[in-house]
Amino acid sequence: MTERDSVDAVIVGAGFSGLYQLYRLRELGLTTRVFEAGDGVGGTWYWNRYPGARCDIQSLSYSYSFSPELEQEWDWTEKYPTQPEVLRYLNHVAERFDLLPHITFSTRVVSAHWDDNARCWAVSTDSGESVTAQFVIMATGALSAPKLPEIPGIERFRGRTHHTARWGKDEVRFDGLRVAVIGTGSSGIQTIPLIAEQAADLTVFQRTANFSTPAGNRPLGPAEVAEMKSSYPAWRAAQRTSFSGVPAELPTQLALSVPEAEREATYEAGWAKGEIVSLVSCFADILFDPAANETAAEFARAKIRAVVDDPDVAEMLSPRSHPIGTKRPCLDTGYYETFNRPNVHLVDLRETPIVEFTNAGLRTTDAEYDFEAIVFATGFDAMTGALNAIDIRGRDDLALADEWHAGPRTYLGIAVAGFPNLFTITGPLSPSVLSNMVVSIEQHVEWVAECIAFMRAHGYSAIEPTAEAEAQWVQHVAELGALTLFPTADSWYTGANVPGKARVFLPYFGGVGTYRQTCDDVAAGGYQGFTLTPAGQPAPA
Ligand code: NA7
Repeated sequence: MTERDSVDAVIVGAGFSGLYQLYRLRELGLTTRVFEAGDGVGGTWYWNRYPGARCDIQSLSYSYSFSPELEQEWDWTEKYPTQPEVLRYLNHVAERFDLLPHITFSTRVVSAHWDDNARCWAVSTDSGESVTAQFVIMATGALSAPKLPEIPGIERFRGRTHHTARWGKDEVRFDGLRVAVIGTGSSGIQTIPLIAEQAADLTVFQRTANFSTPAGNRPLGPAEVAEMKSSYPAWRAAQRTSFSGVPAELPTQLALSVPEAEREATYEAGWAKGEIVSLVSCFADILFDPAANETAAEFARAKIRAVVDDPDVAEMLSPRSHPIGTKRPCLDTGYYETFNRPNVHLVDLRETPIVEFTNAGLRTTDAEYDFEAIVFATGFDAMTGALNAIDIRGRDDLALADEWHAGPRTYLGIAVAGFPNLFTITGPLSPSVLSNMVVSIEQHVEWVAECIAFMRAHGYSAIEPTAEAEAQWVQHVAELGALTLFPTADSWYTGANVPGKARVFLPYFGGVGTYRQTCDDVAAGGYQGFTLTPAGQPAPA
């Protein structure tokens, strides 16, 4: 076997997680191969090229902290970076740290099977390549398995179709066209204003109205960039111990404990910040108490009514089916204003669901529509979709997708009982999507690298969580979630957006600082909750 088909580690994915994991494993001296389905690095930022795609975390916070030199040499240009800017950054990282030679592009991992005798994984790709590796690190992303609407007849439609998460590299224009956008999550809300400027006629099909705050995006001046660079060390330290991976003072007041005028003023101040947590972070009880939540929700609805001219359209755009913050809040630039344009129409799919696609467009229970292009902004099979898409088999031929049939089971969101030497970066039941992803990614990557270094230093060949530790973690994450309003919403956080998917609140809600401490304590205690197998000994049954 050559070094090329037998390596120490295989990493699946070359986004923020995969690139940094590669960097850290190379530092340890591990032979490592990365497989990436795209023909370039970037992950999320490679695939989501739709007009208006932009990060919802400010550029100051949404970047790697592991290299002070990188921090100093890279200049962010806007409060919220665009997709092309983040992708340029990741390409720069890949080149600067000489990562590209270790990445095999345009290649999807289709299976990973654990061999208990050889104590390694056999990994296969869609190009027919097979590689064995002691470790497999799934850097597959939390929002990377796109979903189409579950509506019959998509293949019938003769016009152009685009999914926001599979946008082509060539510029796509909609000038003079009749266009449909289906979906009003973050992607739809970002792209609708830009498509509306080009299209002759745009119809937005909305199943659930979402809460969105104006981003207040703007260019960053040189003084701000300089200030950012000088504050990085303190900012990074604060990120790591914060609740969400973005340093912020946590509110202590309860929404209903203050006079109405003070409450409104607090919401106004939050709104003006232009952040996804603008309103939910105003008071301590917004995500816990329905009555408190309703005050923030109504504040947001009043903002919609103030912008949208037609009261009926404003009401359709006003979320009423879920507490604010329990579906991912959105940031926008001119979203609600777009519905004042004469060429933009809104269809409420709760009133008139889509029945089927036709040759010329689609048919709802109420009308038939003709389009030249349909944009699917219909989201993802979040957090578990990309992992379940790979045929992952652990000890005794255990299939991960079967194990997770009733919802994902992990220890710390990073490892799975029965699947030795497999790590899931920002996996289900870790803070992941409730946090600044880059902070959570760096924490997981570093934890994995240190775990592997520990194993090598102490002569262990395999590590795997115990079933008990895993069960306790699953229960802990569920109990934390149950304290909040999150489980009440039909959201991708709960798996409710994918028909047939188990309804489980997928992220850990304890905060990234607390979570980091837990992971550090586990490691410091000699990897409590894990079974470590010395090299040369049989693995425990
Ligand atoms: P989201 O937030 O999951 O939004 C998908 C949207 O598509 C949402 O409005 C869905 O309605 C709608 N949808 C999904 N399936 C259908 C069908 N079958 N019919 C009609 N409408 C449908 O995905 P995004 O890409 O916008 O954002 C994902 C995350 O990426 C975002 O939160 C950020 O973290 C970055 P629903 O709400 O399910 O009723």
